[in-house]
Amino acid sequence: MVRPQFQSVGAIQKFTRHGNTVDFHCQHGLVRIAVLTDNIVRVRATQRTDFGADVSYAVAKTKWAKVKTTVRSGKAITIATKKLRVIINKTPLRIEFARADGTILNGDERARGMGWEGTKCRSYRRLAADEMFFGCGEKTSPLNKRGSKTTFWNTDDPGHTYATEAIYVSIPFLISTRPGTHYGIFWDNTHRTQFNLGQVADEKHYILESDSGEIDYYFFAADSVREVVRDYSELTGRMWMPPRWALGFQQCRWSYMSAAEIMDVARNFRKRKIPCDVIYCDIDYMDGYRVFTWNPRTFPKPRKMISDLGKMGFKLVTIIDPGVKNDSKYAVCRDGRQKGMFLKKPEGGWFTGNVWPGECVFPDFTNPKVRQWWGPWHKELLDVGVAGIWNDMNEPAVWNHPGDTMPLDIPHDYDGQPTTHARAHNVYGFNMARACHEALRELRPKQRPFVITRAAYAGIQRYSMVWTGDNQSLWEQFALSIPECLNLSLSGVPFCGPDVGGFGGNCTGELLARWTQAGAFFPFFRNHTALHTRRQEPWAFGKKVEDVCRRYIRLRYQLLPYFYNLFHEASVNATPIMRPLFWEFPDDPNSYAVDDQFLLGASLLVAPILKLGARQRGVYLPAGGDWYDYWTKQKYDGGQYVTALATLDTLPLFVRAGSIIPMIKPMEFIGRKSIGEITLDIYPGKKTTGYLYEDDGESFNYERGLYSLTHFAWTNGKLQVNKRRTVYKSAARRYRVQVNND
Ligand code: MIG
Repeated sequence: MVRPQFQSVGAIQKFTRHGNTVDFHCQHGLVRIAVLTDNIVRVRATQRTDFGADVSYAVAKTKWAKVKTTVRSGKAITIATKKLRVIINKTPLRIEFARADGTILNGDERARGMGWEGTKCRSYRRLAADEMFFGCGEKTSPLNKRGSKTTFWNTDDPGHTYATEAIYVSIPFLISTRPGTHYGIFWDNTHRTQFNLGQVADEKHYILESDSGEIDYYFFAADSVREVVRDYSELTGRMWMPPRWALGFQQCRWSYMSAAEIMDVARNFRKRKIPCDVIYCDIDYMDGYRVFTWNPRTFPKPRKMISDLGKMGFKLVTIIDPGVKNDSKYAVCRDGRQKGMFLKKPEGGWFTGNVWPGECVFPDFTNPKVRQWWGPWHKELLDVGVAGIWNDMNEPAVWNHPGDTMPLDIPHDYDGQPTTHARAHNVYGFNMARACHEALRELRPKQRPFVITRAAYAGIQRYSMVWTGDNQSLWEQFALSIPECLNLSLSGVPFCGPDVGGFGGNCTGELLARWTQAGAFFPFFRNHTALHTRRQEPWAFGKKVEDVCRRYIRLRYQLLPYFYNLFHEASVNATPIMRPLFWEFPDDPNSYAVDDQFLLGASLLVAPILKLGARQRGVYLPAGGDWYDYWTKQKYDGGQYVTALATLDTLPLFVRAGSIIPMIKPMEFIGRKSIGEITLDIYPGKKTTGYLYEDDGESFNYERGLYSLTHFAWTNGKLQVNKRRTVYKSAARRYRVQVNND
């Protein structure tokens, strides 16, 4: 077999302009550059004579206001906006992106640029010596992706490590930053994709490539990482506010085997006074793993169970898998087969694969008709009171086929652009979660949907939060969950979190204590573990560990107003809820290397204990702020490592000087109980401010402006309260001021 050679796009033969779009007819293909805003440019390239239909699941915004653009042709062609210059070399075509002042941000590698190798499309890009890479969605590798190779191919790999390339979620979005220079690239291709970020001998270039399809990428020129993330999320959309209860502690296990067991777990939480809002039904609640059914023996009266749980302040979330048991006596299967909703083999006949129910058929979620058919089945669950839906196995995981997924030649609709699984794989789970979200909105228009998904593609934040799938009860996996969620947070998905305590293997008391301490500060806070593993509820390891868990779960509930502020910020402009240090302190070069600490919002610095037996750790306090130890209230200068002492019940936690943290008394569940008193925990600094965002916590009325926003300032020993917006009546009856002077 002759290995295909890389064929660069070649020299420009002619170019034509239509408004803000310029087409370049080249020797070996067609290139289109479109200006979307002053700093967002889209580049497409095809080997064919014309582009395919312009369909993208990721892109939410397709209409852009007109921007003033000039196109000049001299030795090179320059497309310029107020902020950005795209300089296109003619022979051969090479693209370079620069700021208006001429500073080069990034560009094609001179030798090869972009082009094709057989069906593969590829971009060789220049790599600066001090360039760092972040983003890339859910990745289990270290925080900075420089020097790594990563694969975007949704994969169920419960054995993943720091070296794993492909995992559940594919978000081919790259953030580049180095002092003074920042840009982002969203490579919108749903085929198997690889980013090779400097893992080459000379490290002068990096490579983005996909197995097939067109080159289609967006370049975000920016003045900061914040701007890159903001612009990326303008393109791919932002998350909705979740129901407020979704911010509470959640308890899961594969599986609570009966209604009696679920009730027992619920009663334990209340008896032990450990706050909790959500309990999960994993796959065993179903009748022979048939989705949208209940096991009549073990869950005979789901409506009663859910109503009893509701009286105790619990919500129930149930799992739904994509595999539909291939059983002609089962309504979902029969109806779907009759209506042609399942994937077929290329030669005809249903495609079948084995998952939990045995032989299954699989809905084609890339078909809008199938999404509309799938949605109403959720009524079976919602009618008995299920509060949210957990979408699992949607990579899709299929056991008895090579690669543990569907054969790549299975035909898919792809929203009217018929294709094969090779192109549809990475958006299968995305579209399942989308069908679920849309169904929940339709069936319960007044309530915010709560959808969890394991697999996803860029833009998933519009439909679902992401949990990081099967990890293990190991300290290394606990540590890895920090960079994993930080990069997911930087990739448009602020609502994320791991299985606290670890999924596979047996947790230990100390690991659970430490993981629960840290988990309390992740956006999504759920304890979950696998079948046959040791019990992992907060009380499973005796009183000492239970006390630690209770203390931190309570602290989570005390911080709810602060968390809710952050969810609001995330819904407005995709600002991460958990943030890498460099988000807040971009001028501190050390902050880029810290991946065993994170910030919750702008004010809290969390430094988990990630080692068995450790009773202290070094904590890096970023330069550019002063810091208070949350426990001792001792004040420290930023820009140094300090040693934090950490007995088993202490999580090293620091507060940035100048913060006002709104807090409440701990409660057993979030519910709709009025809040009453808000404590303003004040950490004086040069300028000391905070705020409080409030809405009804369950409907979309906030979209119509029904929210309240109160700003606080602490000046000269006095609290100033500025009610910026009062359309929603604030639940705060009074403020209690707590000033922490060092
Ligand atoms: O093949 O539903 O990631 O959270 O407990 C395993 C059983 C299927 C994988 C999920 C996990 C869940 C489990 N599921």
